[in-house]
Amino acid sequence: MALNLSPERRAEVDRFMRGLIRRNPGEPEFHQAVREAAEYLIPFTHERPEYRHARILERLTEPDRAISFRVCWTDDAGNVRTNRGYRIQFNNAIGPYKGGLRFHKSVNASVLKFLGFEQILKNSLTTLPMGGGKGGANFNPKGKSDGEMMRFCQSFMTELHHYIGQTTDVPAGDIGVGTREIGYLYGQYMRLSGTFDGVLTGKGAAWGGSLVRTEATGYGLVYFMKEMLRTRGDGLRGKTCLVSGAGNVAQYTVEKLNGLGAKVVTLSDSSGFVYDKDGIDAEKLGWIMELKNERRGRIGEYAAKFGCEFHAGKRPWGVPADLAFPCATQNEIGRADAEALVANGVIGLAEGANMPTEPEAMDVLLKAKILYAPAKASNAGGVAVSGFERTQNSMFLSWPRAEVERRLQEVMKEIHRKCVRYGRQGDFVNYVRGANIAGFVKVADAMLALGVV
Ligand code: NDP
Ligand code: 2IT
Repeated sequence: MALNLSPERRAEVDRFMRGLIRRNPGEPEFHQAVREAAEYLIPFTHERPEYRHARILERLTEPDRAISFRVCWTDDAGNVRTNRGYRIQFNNAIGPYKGGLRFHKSVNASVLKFLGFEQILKNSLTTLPMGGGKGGANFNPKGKSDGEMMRFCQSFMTELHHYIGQTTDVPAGDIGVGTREIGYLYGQYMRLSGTFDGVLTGKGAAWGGSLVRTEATGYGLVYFMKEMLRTRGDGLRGKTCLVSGAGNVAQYTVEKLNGLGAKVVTLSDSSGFVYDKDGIDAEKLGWIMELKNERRGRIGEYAAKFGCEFHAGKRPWGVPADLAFPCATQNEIGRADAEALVANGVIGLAEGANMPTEPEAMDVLLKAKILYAPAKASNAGGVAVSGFERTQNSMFLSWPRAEVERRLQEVMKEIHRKCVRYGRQGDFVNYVRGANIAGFVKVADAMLALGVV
């Protein structure tokens, strides 16, 4: 673990984690996410005893409610299929529950509780009034037709609509849920509720969506890296970058990096990664977007098309570069990957995916004192623009693109400032400490004010 805790604090963290594990058996992702935060928050509560007396951390790690439901649908061959849907409403002390829906075969209660817990602190960091939640289904979108996707989404929403609402819980996209799926989900929600109240975010611009929501997570991630580099008098121009994933977050990370003069040499999906020494320029990125968003093909096709390397079943972290942006999924950087990044001279890593770095890898990055941003700070641009989408829906108007981009940049700068405020340790900024504590303080103060509920 990253911190040199005193034996008393170490024992306290271990005791807290034993209780959490006993209450939530068999949920390793949830344990991992809570432990990362608890390592910083438990010592911090000794500076603010009122949080300890009110048992804020115990209450914050128990979801307000966890809903699970059956989702039945019929595939194109006429077979009846059954999946499990979820919505974890984790904490609404500072605003309505807010967080994405993930459709992936690996989805279970542990994955969604880790994501929901992270979302509480992330949403708090955005400065906007949003609580934390997450949902999804153990549904594999790969190879499904449009019709199958629509029927699944309609069945999912038929149950979910009982639990969501503009002032209660506002879902959005995540892995496997993009504009197409949000459309099918929103269509069914409107049919059932008879209202156009913007209860989902990530909608298309013609039907209530915000400009820049599609781009927001990737753009925000790059803005955050820019802020970190600025603390060392450095910038993005001329930097060689590794990006993993090839979905929504990865695509717009590449777009913004290109726009600011950096060069991206890798992308990946679950089949492996491509290494393009010449850089993935705007034209090649356009081809990727068509491949991934329209044809829904595999990343290896890129290597065949542009004559570069494809490494099947591998991750890109051994490629020499200046900056790294994991944008695929949780635990995609292990200890050996982090050691390779550091040995190759990487100076910064900002997480686009949620919890992409394993705890042992996090230790390596923190020890090396590189510019390292945890997801709850660096990928908060997506949910921030979701917050702006909700605001625009409530006002029945649409802000121009420049206005949303300006606000997104302001939010990322503000998150960076908060991380520095709480994370500074001598001349080093521990962004993990900064993000966890800054996110926690707002929620904890709200919980104190709201009493024991
Ligand atoms: P997409 O579904 O658009 O893309 C996901 C990408 O990650 C695909 O390239 C996918 O490859 C790869 N991937 C997913 N699971 C795995 C896995 N188990 N192993 C290897 N590769 C995998 O999702 P997003 O881009 O929206 O999300 C990516 C990450 O960013 C997630 O961690 C998400 O929680 C996070 N995030 C997303 C936000 C958003 O606004 N969309 C906001 C903040 C964070 P393949 O197609 O082969 O599965
Ligand atoms: O992890 C995340 O922050 C998201 N998937 C976005 C959530 C949202 O409500 O926009």
